[in-house]
Amino acid sequence: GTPVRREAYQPLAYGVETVDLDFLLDPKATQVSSRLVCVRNPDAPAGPIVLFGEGLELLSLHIDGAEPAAGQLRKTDSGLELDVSAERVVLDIVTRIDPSANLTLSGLYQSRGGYYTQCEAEGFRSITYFPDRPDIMARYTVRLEADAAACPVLLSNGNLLETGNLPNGRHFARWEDPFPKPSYLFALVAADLKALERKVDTASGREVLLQVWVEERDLDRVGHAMDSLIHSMRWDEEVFGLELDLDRFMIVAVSDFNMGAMENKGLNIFNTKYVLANPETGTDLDFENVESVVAHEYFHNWTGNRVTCRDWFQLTLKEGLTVFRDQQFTADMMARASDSPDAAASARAVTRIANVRGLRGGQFPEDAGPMAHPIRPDSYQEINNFYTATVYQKGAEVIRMLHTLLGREGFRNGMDLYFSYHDGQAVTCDDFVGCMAEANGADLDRFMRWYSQAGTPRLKAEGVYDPAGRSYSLTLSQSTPATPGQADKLPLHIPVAVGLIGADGVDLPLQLEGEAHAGDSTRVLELKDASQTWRFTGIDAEPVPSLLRGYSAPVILDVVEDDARLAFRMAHDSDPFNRWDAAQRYMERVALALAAEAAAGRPMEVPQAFGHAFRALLVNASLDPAFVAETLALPSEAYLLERMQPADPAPLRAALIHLSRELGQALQGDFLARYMDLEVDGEYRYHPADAGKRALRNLCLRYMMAWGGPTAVQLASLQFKTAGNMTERYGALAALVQSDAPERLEALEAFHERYKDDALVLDKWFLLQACAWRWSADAPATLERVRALMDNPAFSLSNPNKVYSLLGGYFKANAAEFHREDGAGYAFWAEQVVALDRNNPQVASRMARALEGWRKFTPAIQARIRVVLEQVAGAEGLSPDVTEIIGKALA
Ligand code: HT7
Ligand code: ZN
Repeated sequence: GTPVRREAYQPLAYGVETVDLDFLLDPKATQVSSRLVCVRNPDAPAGPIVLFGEGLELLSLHIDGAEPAAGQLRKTDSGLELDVSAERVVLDIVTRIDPSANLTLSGLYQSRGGYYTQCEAEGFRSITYFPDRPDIMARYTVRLEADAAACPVLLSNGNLLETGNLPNGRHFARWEDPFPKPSYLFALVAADLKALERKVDTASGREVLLQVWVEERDLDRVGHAMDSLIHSMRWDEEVFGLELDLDRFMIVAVSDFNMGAMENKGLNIFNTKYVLANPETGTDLDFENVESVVAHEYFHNWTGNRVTCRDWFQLTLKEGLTVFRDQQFTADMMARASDSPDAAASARAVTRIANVRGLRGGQFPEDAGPMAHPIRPDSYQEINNFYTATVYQKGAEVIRMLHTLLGREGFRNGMDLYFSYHDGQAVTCDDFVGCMAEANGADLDRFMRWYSQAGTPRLKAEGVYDPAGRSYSLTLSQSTPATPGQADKLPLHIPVAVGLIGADGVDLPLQLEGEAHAGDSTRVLELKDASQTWRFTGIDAEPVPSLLRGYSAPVILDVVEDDARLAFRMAHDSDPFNRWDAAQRYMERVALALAAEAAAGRPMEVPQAFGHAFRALLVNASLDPAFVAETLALPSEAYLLERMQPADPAPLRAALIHLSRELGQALQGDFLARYMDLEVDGEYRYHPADAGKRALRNLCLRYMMAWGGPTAVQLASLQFKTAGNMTERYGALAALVQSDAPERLEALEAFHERYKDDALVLDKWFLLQACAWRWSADAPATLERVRALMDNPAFSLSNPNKVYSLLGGYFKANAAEFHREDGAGYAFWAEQVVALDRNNPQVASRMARALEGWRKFTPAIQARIRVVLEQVAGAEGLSPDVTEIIGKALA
């Protein structure tokens, strides 16, 4: 279709003051009656009332109680237009829809016998005719009526007004949301659910009711989500002075859901994956994810709901900011559980490392490919394709840079001003940054370029030591590569946190030329031009620079460091993030060098010095185990492929297998010793200290299994059989599956037998097998396994979690197997994308994106991929979602 352009924004001539909805819920024929009070917007050019509608059967429409006059009502490509002259008009619209046939999981759909809605971004228009845009904010009342036996629970946004029984086994409920909201935040749920409830007081002393609604059999898995909600409420009160504004806040878990969760006002709807967790079924990572997604959706109540987006180009206004807020929350929660300041700093770094791993593995490839877009895009064909790592993760990095530049207090002042100006409004990213600038008297004009420029900037650093002048000059230069539609890039405003490490491994106090005193040992330099130089004085010997501490900007740092220097920073950098980064850079260098050898058919050899640096961290018992686990884990293949030119998955996989085997063998005694002394005693608790030990222990097991000696297999099998929680059981299974030990099949079988009725646990089982590497040439290929698993009764193409685990795991997290030389992986991809697209374009489009970065591969691989891209492009009846992805990939 025609792209929508940001510049084309126009307010609508008519807004909506109130909406009264009445749902007569029925699987095949749900009747939706809607009364809209439409009001002329004095700030907009004259025009008709614009109503969007998709797939609706219109039963009746009345304007101020009357049938439309001849020519007053027009059908358009996207819905209806009504010509009216009054300032205020009441519309009564009745439509019919078929929830049971809706497999898109957008709009009103059914899951396991219940009714659920998903309206962001444009799902409301497939429920009823409405000016379905985020700048139309209205007050809603909702009446729902359904079969009382099938759907005993009837929920919608806001406060419950009334419930009652009706003839024929039906019942109803009426809800009212006192806050004006855009239609994308509307929600209803009608299902057979039970709630865990808590009553808590807000900071100002109001009692509020919290509920987490799940199927009855899952009630033993909701405690953690409830705790997470209460922690989130407290944190937003303490850190931002923001309180829950409703008397009731509900979370509902649903098994069929396209994304993670949805922040509907007062009625958050979640993918079960991000609600349910107990020690038997959820890993430490699941617990962490539940906590951060619950927090994310809760934080949207202010950043997204009370102040919302004027149009969908502004999506990062709510998403980047809310991701930043949930990242800060997680870091605070991790630090709070630590028993010393050093431990707290390390815990924060572990959170930051996870954020940056996600950015480098997910957003960098996006920014380097055909879908590259600024965090505030300029155009889109299908908005659902723009819920991206760029809008979310890079968007959060942009907010973090504001926090770094303005300081904690300055940032908070900016937030306070933002709410004081814009509460109840639909606004733009310029409005947000404008508040930050105004509250701090800061000039953020150049900073705004982060909102309009795509691509990952390269930051080059060169240091020159002057022994005579006892000074160190640091020159920072920036450039951003061209991206589709943006050939020329301008310099950005980049905060660069810098430290200088002395020869003894201790940070030097920093004094810039012209300053009277030395200050802190980490300074934030503000790079605004293409190139700038800073001179540090009073430096007695050549220092080692530690740049971009804490990852102060989302850039690729280009600095010449030899192996010895990386090893030095791995051992001494006082900034734990940069210590991790030094280890990852070293590992990347080694892995890519091995891959080059493998590609050339030469023998691979792991440099001894790397083994020493690696071992020094492994055996250092004074470091936080969670930190060590992050530091010694291999960089993701997705990230390494991005760094490899040209990308070639087969030799890279050979290199990673070789590297992990060599380390596993050379350090087997050390891995075993750490494995033994990291055992966690006592009952499982989700606590960063315990989780860190489990993480490092599982990592040791994986390296040991990579080498594959009998002790390793025995240990893994024993851990698998005797594990008292899912983190240990899954860790052992993962170690077994990532090996060629015959015991892996037995373990997979046992795991399946134990959890065959547990959908979320089976997702892990599917994922592990989809991601399995081939450790020996005669091992069966993953593709055949994946195809066979599609016949497992628990697998379903219409359940997104299943698709993301089995197909997503194979297409996106198993490069060497997916990109097999015979092209069978690609043929399978084309077949599945087309099949998925018939029912659920959002999920199909996500799978389609697995090949968008095809131009980074070798010419031979590109030639094979082009064939299937063209094949999908030519498929009949392709959705706009997949059409946009494939079209951009081939452009
Ligand atoms: N704001 C929510 C986005 C979302 C979504 C978007 C398109 C299609 C389905 C969706 N489900 C949820 C999620 C969030 O960022 O909090
Ligand atoms: Zn969000």
